[in-house]
Parts: sequence; structure tokens; C-alpha cells
Amino acid sequence: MTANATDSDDVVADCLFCKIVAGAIPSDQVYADDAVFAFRDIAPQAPVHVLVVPRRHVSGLDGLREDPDLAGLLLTAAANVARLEGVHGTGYRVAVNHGRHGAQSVGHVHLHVLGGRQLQGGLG
Ligand code: DGP
Repeated sequence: MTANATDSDDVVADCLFCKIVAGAIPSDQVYADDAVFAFRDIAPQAPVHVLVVPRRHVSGLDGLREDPDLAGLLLTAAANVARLEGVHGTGYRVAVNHGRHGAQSVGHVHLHVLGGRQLQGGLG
């Protein structure tokens, strides 16, 4: 995560996902609304692997404690993405990695929406 990635900035200049939301880095968009942007993961772990991010910069899940409305919008958007991708009937997983032990590699909070195949039961 970047040194200046604070939860008070709407956009962080060197944040990869802020650049994707702004269109400065191309992405394969799946869904967008006023608060949320969703795009395909560059290294998909399943036939459907979409990242759901807030448009404004929030560095991690912990930062969403200050904005529960946004947390709800992100989760609802993940369910919308699953419907758009046609996996709502067969099932899917929504995962959030937070911080070092959670193996978060991009410091802009994101929900992984994974589906399209039978996923394994373990989470560790
Ligand atoms: P995490 O490990 O939970 O922080 O997940 C970060 C995800 O971001 C990882 O699955 C790969 C994805 N990713 C990294 N760089 C890019 C990129 O430039 N474009 C897209 N679409 N996805 C990216």
C-alpha cells in the first residue's frame, strides 16, 4: 500500500485503482454507478473474477467503518455484478483481502466476485 493512501482523499495520485476508475489505465468494465466501479481482474482465478471498488479512494476495508453506506453499496454492487455475469443462480464468492496478513496487494479497497466454476471450501 502506498505511503500517502489515506482514507480522507477522494483520489490518490499513485493509486492503481484510482487510475482505473478515472480511465487513465484501461480496464474491462463490468458495472458502474455513482459510487462504485467494477472491472475484470487482470489475473482471473475463476471464469468470473470481477473487482468491485469505490470510486473514491478508501485504502482498505477498515476505512469503510467510517462510511457504512458505501460498504452497503459495494456489497449490493457485488450482487449486481453476479447477476450481470449470470452466476447468481449457480453461486459465487465475494472476498475482501485486508492488510498484510490478509494478502491485500492493492491499497484501494476491493471486493473480489468469483464464480463460474465450483470453488473450493477453504479460505486460508
Ligand atoms: P488483492 O490481492 O486482494 O489486493 O487483489 C488485487 C487484485 O488486483 C489481484 O487479483 C490482481 C488485480 N490487479 C492488479 N493489477 C491490476 C490491473 O492493472 N488491472 C486489473 N484489472 N486488475 C489488476
